[in-house]
Amino acid sequence: MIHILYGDITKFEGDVIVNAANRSLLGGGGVDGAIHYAAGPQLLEECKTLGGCDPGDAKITKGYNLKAKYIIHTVGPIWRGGKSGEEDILESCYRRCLELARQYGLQSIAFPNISTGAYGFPQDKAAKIAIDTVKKDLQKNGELEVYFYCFDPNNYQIYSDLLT
Ligand code: AR6
Repeated sequence: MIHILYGDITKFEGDVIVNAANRSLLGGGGVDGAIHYAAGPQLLEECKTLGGCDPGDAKITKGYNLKAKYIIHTVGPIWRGGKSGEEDILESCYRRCLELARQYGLQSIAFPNISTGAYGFPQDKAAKIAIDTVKKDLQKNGELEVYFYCFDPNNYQIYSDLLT
């Protein structure tokens, strides 16, 4: 099942939230900053042990002060015009996050709109990739509850149009 929600992903009460991080995994602005703030300083201590993360890959930590039990940190592509493999990297982010969630036996996962803020990925293209990749995964590997958390009205509108 795929759901769309409007608002702050740090409030999610399911199993795992996804963080749109950078390669260092040591925090930043946007949703990354909000997640580190809400989870508390122990999150940074665990992230320091992970050795960073490549774009398109993902790593999991505990959720600490969040209601969600875990956080999956993924690194989206920086948009450079679309000819540098950005679409494949973004697809890989969604696939790897779902793969990790399944490995950990998790049943509900919340995604932010990866790469569509500071990293400048066009929102309509990103939404299509996110939805297509998740749908394919659910068909192939079995059902999970997937929540797309939209924080800005434009993304919310795009997801609503694509999913209804
Ligand atoms: N809950 C849900 N979505 C949010 C929240 C929130 N609390 N805050 C922002 N968003 P961005 P990126 C949305 O810039 O483009 C960081 O500094 C936001 O409206 O957070 O992948 C990292 O450290 C947008 O739609 O992530 C990296 O350096 C979406 O989250 C870099 O930004 C993604 O915006 C990653 O850039």
